[in-house]
This record gives sequence, structure tokens and C-alpha cells, in this order.
Amino acid sequence: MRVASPFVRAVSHSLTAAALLAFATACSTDASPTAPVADAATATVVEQAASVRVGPPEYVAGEMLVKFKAGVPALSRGAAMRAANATAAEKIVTAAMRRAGDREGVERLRTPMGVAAAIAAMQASGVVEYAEPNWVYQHHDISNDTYYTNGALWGMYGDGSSPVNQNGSQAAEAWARAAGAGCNGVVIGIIDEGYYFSHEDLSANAGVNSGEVAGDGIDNDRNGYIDDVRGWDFDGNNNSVFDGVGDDHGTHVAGTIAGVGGNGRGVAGICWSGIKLLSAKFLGRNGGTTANAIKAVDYFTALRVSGVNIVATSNSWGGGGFSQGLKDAIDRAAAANVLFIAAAGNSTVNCDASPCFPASYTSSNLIAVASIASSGAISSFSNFGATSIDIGAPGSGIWSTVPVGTKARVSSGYASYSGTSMATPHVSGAAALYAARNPGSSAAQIKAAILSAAVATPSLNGRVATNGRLNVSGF
Ligand SMILES: [Ca+2]
Ligand SMILES: [Ca+2]
Ligand SMILES: [Ca+2]
Ligand SMILES: [Ca+2]
Repeated sequence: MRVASPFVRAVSHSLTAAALLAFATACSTDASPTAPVADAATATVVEQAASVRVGPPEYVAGEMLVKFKAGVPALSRGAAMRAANATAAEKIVTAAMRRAGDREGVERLRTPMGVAAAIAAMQASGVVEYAEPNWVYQHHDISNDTYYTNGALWGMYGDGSSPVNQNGSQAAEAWARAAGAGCNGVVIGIIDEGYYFSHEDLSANAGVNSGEVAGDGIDNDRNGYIDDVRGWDFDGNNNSVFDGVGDDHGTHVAGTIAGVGGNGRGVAGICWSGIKLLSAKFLGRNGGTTANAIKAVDYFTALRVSGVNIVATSNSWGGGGFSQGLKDAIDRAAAANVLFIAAAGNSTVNCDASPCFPASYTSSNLIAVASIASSGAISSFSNFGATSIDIGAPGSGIWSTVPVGTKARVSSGYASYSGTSMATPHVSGAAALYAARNPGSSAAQIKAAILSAAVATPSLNGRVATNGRLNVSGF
């Protein structure tokens, strides 16, 4: 019996493809606007946020860069350094400097004095060409991706981003910080339909199982699956995890986690680069089974144990009743430090009163995700539960990647879907972002970071355990 189905509703799309609607149900009433909202209040907020962001430039405390004048005797250098209480940290003489006839190079000096005072002392010595702070440069990733800049991709915005939306995940603010928008070294397992790993806005972040050699008919990594290079299709029991435009839901999930950012096209996921996606396809045309869900969860657990840095699985599906077998699989993932991020479901039910699986499992590694709209309201369809559901995230009117076209000819498209299916990958991306910036974090630490950063949200008060919505601005 098929028990699981993807949690997606309300479809609109940029390119016409009837197959996109295959798993979608009726349009919800709170699909968010997909065009920029340009009212006076919004403009004011943008301006304020911009002024807040302008701060003094940063430099390395207790350091300066000094270039001594050519031919200055060591005695004079020593006197100048003593005046600035400075000690040598590094002498930088690059090949390019030498080629340019510069044998002095640049010295990086340490000093316990204030940097400004130390620089003044060096300059007063008369023996330096310059003395200056060792500036710290920030990586400011600002999305130029089409659906970001046109105001549609609200789930990535924050209260201090442009475009602005305080109800977004605040990812744009995390991107603007020093670490940027990359999620190096992190792998996320998508348990869903397959996904279009050749999509123009996904392919750079599509992972391969490095232990497997493609197409040799051999199970090189001995995990029980032959040629599982992109993952495994548990529904079809084969190694093709993308089987055409029917894999739109999985592809949409993938784009929210890891749509390639900054490439001037399409969308931007929470993680722009560095991340790798792998697929455990188990939802087919008629949904998926518990048996295949167990295999899919265990597939990623085994990869993690074998050394692949699977931080979380993203699970935008549900249905059926309690399964000890699936709970056990999720607990095995917990023991391997793999988070299980689960959609609350789209039936507007209280999961505390009427359990929603897999969201309601009590596994320590599970984060259950409700959906909010761009207004901050809980989405009309979203399940909730003060105990069983953890956090809200953007899920109404979410633009992401989809395959479009025909069976014979698939190409890259973008579409707006709504559902807790769309909220969940925002949290999966958040887990990846945190893990990338805090290497070696346990599943418990990542979960705690996500839940403790939630922003109190009236529509979620008493409806999710954190009473709040996703906020990755500080990750
Ligand atoms: Ca294999
Ligand atoms: Ca092989
Ligand atoms: Ca297949
Ligand atoms: Ca893009």
C-alpha cells in the first residue's frame, strides 16, 4: 500500500507543462505575490536596513602592515618597531614583488598597542613608506538571480535585505556575512521524488557518490546498490534518480536547498555552492511506501557511516499511520548524526491531537516544519502542533527549480509551489549552512541552533514548539 505523498499545493509556473501538476492539489488561497511589492513602508524599511549595515571597516586587532623604505638600516627599523611596541609576524616578499625589483616586501607586525597609535608611531619614525591596518574584507554575496531580484523569492529575504521581507528565512543576511553563501563540504540527502540534477540552476551542486564508479555494473562501494552515482531510486529499484518531468516536486525541493546562487539566472537556494545533493527517490507516480522510506533513510545513514558528510535528509512527504520500522530507521539516522527534517503536512490539522507522520515521531534528530506565507501568517493549509511541530518556515508561493518539457526533451524551468513541502527544504538548507560554518557539529547542536534562532511569530504562537519561524541570519 502506498502511504506517503508529497506535501505540495498551489502551483503556478513560468513555463507551461501539464505534468508539473501531477502531484499538486487545489490552489490554496494564500499563495504569495510573485511580483515586487513596492509600497512606501517597504521602501522605508530597506533604507533603514541599509544604513544599519554601514559600519566602520574592520581590521585585524593588534596587527599592521608596514613597508620600510629601501635601504633603511636594521638599527633604525628596530628603533621604529620599539616605538610602536611591534614584533615581526611575517615578512611578505612575493615573486611578483621580486620581479618588480622590490626586495623589502611588506612586513606584518604585531603590537599590543592600539592599531591607530602603532601606525602613528611607525609613520613618525620617518623610515616607512607606509604603515596601515591589516583590513578584514567581507564576502558579500548579493544574489543577482532572476527570481531573487524581481521580488519573488521572499523565502530567502530578511528584515535587512533588499528586497526585504522580515518573514523570509533571513538567508540573504547570512549570505552577506563574512562566510558568504557557500556550504562547503556538506551533503544533504533528498528523500522524495528524484530530482533533475542536470538543471541549469542545480547541476553545480549535484553530488555524486564518490565511492561508486558509474556504469560498470559493479557495486563498487558495496552498499548494496549498483552504480548508485546520483543516489538510488527505491521506487523503481534502479539507479536513475531522475526519470522526467514527473520528478518536479523533488527538483523543487532541491532548488530551495541548493539552487546555484549568483549566476544571474533562476533562483538561489539557502546554500549557493559547496553543498552536494544526493537523492533517495522513493516517491513515484502514486506516492511511496514505508518499506522504501525505511530503505531510503538507511541508505543515507550508511553513507554517513562510510564517511560521506550527510548532515540531514530533507523529507517533504508524509501520510499513513505510525510505523515502528520507520521510527527505528530515523533513530538509526540519529545515532549516525544525521538530522531528519520533516514536513508537518498540508491538512490544517493539529498534529498533537492527531499525529502526523513522519513529523510526529519523537526521534531526537527530527525537526518538524510548518509553513508560513510571506505575510507571516501560518499558511492556510499548514498542519501545526505546539509539541509535535517545531518551527515555521516559508512555504507559500515558493519559486524554485523544476524540469519542464516532454519526456523526450526535458529542460530547466522554474515554478511557484506552496506546501509544507516547500517550507521543509528551507530548514534543510539551514542545517547545511550551519554545518558548513560550524564543522563537526553534532545533529543535536545543529538542531538546537536552528530552533533557538527562531523568531517569535504571532501566527505560530502556541502552534509550534518554538512559537517562531526560521531565522538563519546569525548562522
Ligand atoms: Ca553502490
Ligand atoms: Ca559501479
Ligand atoms: Ca528511476
Ligand atoms: Ca541561480
